[in-house]
Amino acid sequence: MRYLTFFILTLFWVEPALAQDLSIQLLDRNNQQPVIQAHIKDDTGTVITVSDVNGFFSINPKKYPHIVVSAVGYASKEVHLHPGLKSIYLKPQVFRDDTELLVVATGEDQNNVHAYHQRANTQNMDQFLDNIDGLSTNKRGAFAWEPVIRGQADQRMNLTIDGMQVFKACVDKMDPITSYVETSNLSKLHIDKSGSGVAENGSGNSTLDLVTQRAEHHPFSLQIQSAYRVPDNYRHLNLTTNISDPSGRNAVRFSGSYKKANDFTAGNDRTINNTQYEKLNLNASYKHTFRSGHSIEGNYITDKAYDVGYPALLMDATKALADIGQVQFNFASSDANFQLDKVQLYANTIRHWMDDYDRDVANRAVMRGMYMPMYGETVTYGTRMNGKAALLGHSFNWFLDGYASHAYGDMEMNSLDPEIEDMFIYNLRDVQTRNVGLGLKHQFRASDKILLKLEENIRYKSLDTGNESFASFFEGLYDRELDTRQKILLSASGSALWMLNDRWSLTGNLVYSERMGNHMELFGHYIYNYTDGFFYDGNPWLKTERTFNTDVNVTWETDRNSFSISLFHKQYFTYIDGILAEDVSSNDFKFKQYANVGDAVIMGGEFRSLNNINHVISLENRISYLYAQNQSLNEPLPLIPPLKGNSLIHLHHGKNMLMGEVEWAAAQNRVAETTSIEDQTEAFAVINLSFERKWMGSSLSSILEVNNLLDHYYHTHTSIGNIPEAGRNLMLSLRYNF
Ligand SMILES: [Cu+2]
Repeated sequence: MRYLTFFILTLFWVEPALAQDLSIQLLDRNNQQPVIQAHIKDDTGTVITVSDVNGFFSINPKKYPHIVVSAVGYASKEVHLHPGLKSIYLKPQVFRDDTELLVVATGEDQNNVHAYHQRANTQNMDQFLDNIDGLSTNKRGAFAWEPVIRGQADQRMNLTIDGMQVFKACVDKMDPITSYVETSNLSKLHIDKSGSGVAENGSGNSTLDLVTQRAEHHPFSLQIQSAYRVPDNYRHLNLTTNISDPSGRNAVRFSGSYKKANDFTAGNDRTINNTQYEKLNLNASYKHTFRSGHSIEGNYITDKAYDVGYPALLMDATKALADIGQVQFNFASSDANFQLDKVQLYANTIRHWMDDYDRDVANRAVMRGMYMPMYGETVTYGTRMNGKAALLGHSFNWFLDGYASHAYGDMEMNSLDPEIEDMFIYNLRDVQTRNVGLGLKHQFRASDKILLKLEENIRYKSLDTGNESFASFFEGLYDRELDTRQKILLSASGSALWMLNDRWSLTGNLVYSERMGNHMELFGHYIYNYTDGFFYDGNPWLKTERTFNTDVNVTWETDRNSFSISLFHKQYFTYIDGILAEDVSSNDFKFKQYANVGDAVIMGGEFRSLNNINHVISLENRISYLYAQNQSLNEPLPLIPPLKGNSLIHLHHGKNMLMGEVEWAAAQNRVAETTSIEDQTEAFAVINLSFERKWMGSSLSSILEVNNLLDHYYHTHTSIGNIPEAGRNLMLSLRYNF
């Protein structure tokens, strides 16, 4: 009887709904934007209808209980229609190789070929980035490796956190901003190797954006993670929690992480002195969703590092503090002709203290006989907003951003000889960077299988020093009057995606970019460069550096397998580099000044394959190669990684996962002999193993890792000062989800 009542009630409620067509909206799974012009097909492949400009389509679920949705740039999706269905999310595949969206912190897509890395949880950010094809890291010790995309580091790439500009405070590049986002707080990595996303990245440079995890509307979660490693005595404790109120309108997320390590040991039991570090990172975020569908988010990161050793450099960081805050308004989508999607306001300050009090300054080759404590600071304010607009029947995305940054750096020179007077030098004094840009992005469907994208950006950038005596140094050095340096910079890209069929796709990008030198290249003073042993002075009158990048990608993909090959060629014009300044150099202090030195080229490619052989075995292979040449000097560019790659095998069985990896690099014999003091580097291969097991109904997982199993003694080519990598080490991590 109860069933009969239920059945009648069900009929009563369902029947009226079935009597009319369902109105369903198609949305992009990553950004919740409507998917337009998607084909809605029946089982036989016949097109029933097409989604409208807001992503909506109507359908009679009685007539078509089962549909297939396909749209250019998205994975096809089969859907069973039911009365409550209001929206369908599609997974984007647009320009896959260039704007890769990598899910890291959440376990989503674990067994999908799109999953990029299946072992990020226990890795720190540095190791994680170092293993992505097309990426490498410049190292100065065990801590805070500097990410590099296709051989381009620092000022030649965009490195942002949630799109925010955060400037390093250390003139020796000890503090790449990647160290401020712990992997537990990372939701996505947005990598644009070709730089084709110029509307948003503003410059056409290769881009790495760290997208942080925000507060989410789910009731309660708590994760505790800890790790311990020998022989460097590394310990890590992380706590992450997310709470929201019953209405789901207010959500709070908090994450805290503490790490400490002693000196590490390279292969053959050689302890590498001065590689210790200690670091605390706190991240809090809050989200409120209004009834109207608008929402507001606040996010704050504070990061403190102490006693960080840099064996490759002349000094160590005693303290490094970062405070990074943002507020973001998200507007509910509307069908207005001019639409605002997002407004972000941000501010950050980075402070950095370093000194050489623990070094033997009396016996070193450079800056002998003196201590040189240094301090650096940057303060940046900015805003970013974006939305959509329609003009004369053409709709496009727009991006507006602006920031102002203030940089300061000083250095004392305290001689051991009491007869010699102490000196105080400003490396950067009251140096202001201002930047405002507008970018537009247009997408067109050329045919059923071809999608075209055009992006352009115009920006105004200015640099100056607010200090007269600092300005007069440059006026004297170059014998000319200094005013505010300002430029209008243009960049543009054109991209085409050709989906040949369900499996093959071809992408091509052309990117033009213009770059004004940064605050160090224009206004740096007395800054030591460890790769060539020279002190550098800035040049406020540098010309714009321009590049032209061509990039193609072929991808073959099925549910279980994917292969992808990318090739690129990037030509630099009026390349900015240091040239010898003979008139101010002496035997002890050799100086260079920044100048436009001519042309340079970087070309190369990446290969990636992911294969899920069956439910037990999956394989990953990645290979990257770069050829980089300073064409004016006819010699290789410095710090370019050799042919390198890694191969992984994963074995899954029930609650167990075993992973084996070979990480390798060929020798690098192409070295820059006149512009640097780097040397050739030998090939290496190391083996890493990890075993993960889930316990207590998957609440607890344990991961046991052995890295560099054969205890090789080696260094990578991009390790400054040839500091070796860690020898055999063993780490146990435990993670518990409440
Ligand atoms: Cu430093």
